[in-house]
Amino acid sequence: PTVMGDALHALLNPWNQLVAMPPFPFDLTRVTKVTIIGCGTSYHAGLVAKYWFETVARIPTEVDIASEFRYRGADMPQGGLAVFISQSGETADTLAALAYARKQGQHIISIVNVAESSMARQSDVSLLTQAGPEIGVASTKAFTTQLTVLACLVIALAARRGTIDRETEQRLCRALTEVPSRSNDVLNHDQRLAEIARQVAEARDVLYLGRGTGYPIALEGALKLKEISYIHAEGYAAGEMKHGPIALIDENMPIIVIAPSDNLFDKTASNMQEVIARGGKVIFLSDKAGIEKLGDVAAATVELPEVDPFVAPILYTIPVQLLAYHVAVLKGTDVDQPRNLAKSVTV
Ligand code: F1P
Repeated sequence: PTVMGDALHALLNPWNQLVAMPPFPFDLTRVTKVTIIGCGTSYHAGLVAKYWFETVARIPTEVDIASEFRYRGADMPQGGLAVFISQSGETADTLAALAYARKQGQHIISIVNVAESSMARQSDVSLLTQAGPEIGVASTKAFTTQLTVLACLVIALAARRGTIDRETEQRLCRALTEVPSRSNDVLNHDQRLAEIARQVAEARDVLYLGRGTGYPIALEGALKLKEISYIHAEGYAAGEMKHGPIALIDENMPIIVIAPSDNLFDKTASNMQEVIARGGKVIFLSDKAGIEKLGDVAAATVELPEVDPFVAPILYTIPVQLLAYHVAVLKGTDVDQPRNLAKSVTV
């Protein structure tokens, strides 16, 4: 397989312009459909990428959990691209799904952290996240680096397919290259998140809400809290809340709202008002503009930097990870080695 390390730097030159990717053994411009497969956190990265593939590269995209996809027997189209995401590159269900896609004649890209992994070996192209060793069992930096690699892939595809103009390509690349310094700004909120964690640590159940690319971040926030603090948490699409989970809301349930001020903000804001009207205590993750509009009705706010909406999911991941971490520390659980969890699920 073609192996590409340090994807971000391989793809962007210092002038924020996409440079030639190492040669793909197939023509990216002729891809008819993208199918993204992963488990757990890696699946959530795929859900974010679906928005990007569809809105930026304008390619029909499906995302599925490997343990479901591998048994479904789906017909995959000619010229389809199957993208497998896995921190370890050894997850059994994802490997089985990859073998299925291979039989279906798909082009295969894997996004993994380990170059020598089975998944990297079995792919046509392997994009490395370069996250370094993940010490904890629960994926954290694997997730943000998977998103970064996926963002690069989407820009490359969109530019080659002509679905974005040169100016947009440069704007998206610039937004990506600003992620490291904006991430540092987010890390400055660590103390604030540690304070907010006190309220969350008391709860029996926690709800995370988001829209657009904020929805998979809600799912990921809930997963991190479950994995390392053992508090029951659910991530929901904000607009789906009124179809069930709204019945759970009372003053004892913290609701984490992920709402950068993008084109979906007003919709999420109205869902947040519905929650507050029912006594829900909202922890509001937004930027300056969002907090100016709605910060005073929230129980707590965390002001994140104003960034291009394209990269917002990468940055909004950090506070939900930190929140889970601080809650786990308060609860005295083993953050790095949560009970019952294995770093790679190989059976
Ligand atoms: C997938 C995964 C992780 C999770 C835990 C168990 O692993 O579900 O997301 O945090 O470690 O496995 P991988 O396929 O990304 O290695």
